[in-house]
Parts: sequence; C-alpha cells; structure tokens
Amino acid sequence: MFDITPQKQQKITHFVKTLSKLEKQIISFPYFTKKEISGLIDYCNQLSFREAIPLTKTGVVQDFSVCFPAPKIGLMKKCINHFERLFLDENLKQFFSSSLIFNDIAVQKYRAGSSGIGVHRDGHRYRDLILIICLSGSSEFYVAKSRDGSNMDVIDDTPGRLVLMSGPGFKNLVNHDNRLFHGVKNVKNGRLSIGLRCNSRFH
Ligand SMILES: O=C(O)CCC(=O)C(=O)O
Ligand SMILES: [Fe+2]
Repeated sequence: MFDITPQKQQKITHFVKTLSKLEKQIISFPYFTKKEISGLIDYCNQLSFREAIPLTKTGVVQDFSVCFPAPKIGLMKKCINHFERLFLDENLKQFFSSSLIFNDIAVQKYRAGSSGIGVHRDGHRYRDLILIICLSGSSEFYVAKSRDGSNMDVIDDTPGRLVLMSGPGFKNLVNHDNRLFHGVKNVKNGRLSIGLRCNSRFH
C-alpha cells in the first residue's frame, strides 16, 4: 500500500499542473485503492476524538468530532511519506513555496444528520496544498464564491478520490494568495475524512 510507482507519480504531477492552470483552486481525481481506504479507516478507528467547538469565533458552525493532531503512525505515516516523496518531483518544484511537509494531520468524524461545517476558509498558515481524503459516508464537500455561500459547487470526494486544494504559496498563475471558501453539507450517512496540511508556523 502507498507504494511509489511511475503511475502514481504521473498522476500527481499531471493533476498538480492542471490545478495550477485552473481558476477554481480545487481538483479531485480517483487515486486510492480499496485496500488503502480500508487501511486508513482501520487507522482512524484506533483514534480518540473530541467534539469540535460548535461555533468558531468567526461564526462557522462545526458539527463533528475531531482527532487533532492525529498521530503519524502506521499506515498514516506511510501515506504521508508517499505524498511527501511524490510532491518532491523535479517537475513540481516550481509550484510550491518549499517542499511539502505534512505536519498537520486532522481526522474528522461527522455523525449521520450532522450540520457539517459552515462556509469558511482554511487558515492562511496552511501553505501550498491541502489534501482532503474522504474515507466513508455520504456528504457534500462544496466550494463557494463568498462567505454567504453563493455559487456553491459540489466537489466529488467519493471514497477513493483525492481532493487537492491550493493555499497561499501555490503558484497558481491566476491568483497567488487566494483562499477558497468551502464547507461540508448534507451529511446524510456520516462522514469520515482526513485533512493533510503544511502548517508554515511549524517550520
Ligand atoms: O471534512 C472535511 O473533509 C474537511 C472539512 C473542512 O473544510 C475543514 O475542516 O477545514
Ligand atoms: Fe476547511
């Protein structure tokens, strides 16, 4: 699981390049095997979770439990090493402010019928690329034009797909420093998701 193969390298390189040319700062594509997804679910099942703050200072509704920071052990460690190595590719250097180091790992669990998470932008400190991996459930990860949730667009994050969202530092020619409004809604059958981020405050 999470072996480095020429196929995986090609895929990552292709989709990072594509993302850099898109105006919308997000892309998703099939990536993981069923074994990798079920292995990551097993990893998540060993974690302990706490309830997220229901309403943040900036007025964002949060209805999920979270394990943060999630431990870099077992298959999660393999997964992170996999991505860090693939993003080191010579052809990708030009797109990042520096090498990607996933030092911020969050696992989020939403119960069936949860209100999800309201429209927000991830912190400015999360540089270059944010990876979202949905492992199970049925829910909608959406992006929006502004904080009022206008022009919502649902991103396909069906388990097995990888979502890449650009953050400050990513060399997106269209907009250097923009952060995307997004959220999670319609959590019909729960949601288990992993967010891998590079927190620029840690290094
Ligand atoms: O559940 C997710 O996949 C991530 C939700 C989100 O946008 C966040 O926690 O910042
Ligand atoms: Fe977010």
